Amino acid sequence: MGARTALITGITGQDGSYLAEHLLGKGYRVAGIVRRLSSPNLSNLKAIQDRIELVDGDLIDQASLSQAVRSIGPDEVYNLGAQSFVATSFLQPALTGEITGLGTLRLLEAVRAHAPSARFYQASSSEIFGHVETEPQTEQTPFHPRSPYGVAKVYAYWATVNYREAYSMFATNGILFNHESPRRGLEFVTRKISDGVARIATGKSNCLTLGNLDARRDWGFAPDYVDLMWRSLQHGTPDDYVGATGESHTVREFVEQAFAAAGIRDWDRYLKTDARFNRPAEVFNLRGSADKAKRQLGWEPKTRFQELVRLMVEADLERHRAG
Ligand code: NAP
Ligand code: G4F
Repeated sequence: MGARTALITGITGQDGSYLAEHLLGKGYRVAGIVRRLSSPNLSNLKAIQDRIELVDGDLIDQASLSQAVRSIGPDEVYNLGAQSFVATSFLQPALTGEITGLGTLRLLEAVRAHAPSARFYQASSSEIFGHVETEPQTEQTPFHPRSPYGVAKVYAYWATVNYREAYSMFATNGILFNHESPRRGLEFVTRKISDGVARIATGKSNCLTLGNLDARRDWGFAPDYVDLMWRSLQHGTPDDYVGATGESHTVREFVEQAFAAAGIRDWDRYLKTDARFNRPAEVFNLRGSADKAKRQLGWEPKTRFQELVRLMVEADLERHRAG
């Protein structure tokens, strides 16, 4: 039997690039769908670019998705592509709905038509829980999304369940809580902090301006989470799984740890807040339980909060010291 083939949307992003590396390490043939941009955006893939195949496509365009699935013939499809920044989803709600919500349906349709026995992974999100009333959140927690992004992810979640039930497709949701890394986009709070602290430590800036410092998140390390994605498609039956560390921390705690990792003690003199970084509706508190993934998939996150902050700050310090 030849190597198994995986097709990834969102391969240029944080998770897509780690997942591609993870699957190459397991002997997969790896292909990714990339959209046409005026300047290529392949920096996360530079170490593996000659070992993967890239095909043109956009989650907004059905024909391109159908053609990509037909030409690659995948055994596993990972739908990681999305407009993934919650703040932008308030400014571009319809675009977010098109890409993050309907884009999932389009890809499911392409798989149903051209690779119906392929296993399908949907990058669902703890943002579907949103305004939570119970803690920790599990696969049974009701959904109450608080942003156009969260609403789009609820649609995509149910589209995935529906294709499983209606067409017996192997379609699985990974309901992942926040996961971060040195490849995280600079607009997300963890990377904004690690980059901002590294700028301050290297004398390139003298302040870090944030929004709501009291928001709590369950932050893990992205490479641990791509392993959950893969494991969920190796299970005997399709299902839905929470991926989380079970620990939550405030944005303020992240800031404090980040300055400590850079050896800066009098950090509060650099920290400012500005209401323009607040959201029209906030998700105040998320903390997940990954007990089901642990029981059924043998998955557990390895990297804890303090180590995550340290490795992100060190990576940004190294980058800023280099130039
Ligand atoms: P990311 O770094 O923002 O990557 C998003 C990817 O989607 C990029 O490769 C981007 O391509 C691609 N994309 C955007 N619009 C597209 C379109 N119209 N057609 C095709 N591809 C498009 O996100 P991430 O953090 O890796 O997250 C991966 C997935 O997991 C996303 O679906 C996200 O919503 C979800 N998720 C993330 C987390 C987290 O904490 N990271 C938690 C739960 C769920 P370009 O390079 O061309 O922009
Ligand atoms: O880092 P964030 O922008 O991530 P958020 O909104 O939790 O979403 C991320 O995780 C989701 C999983 O739960 C993913 F589905 C989604 O794609 C994305 O990866 O914001 C985290 C928290 C928020 O409460 C925000 O209000 O940090 C707060 N925050 C405070 N100051 C800030 C800032 N967020 C950003 N981006 N920038 C700030 O200056």
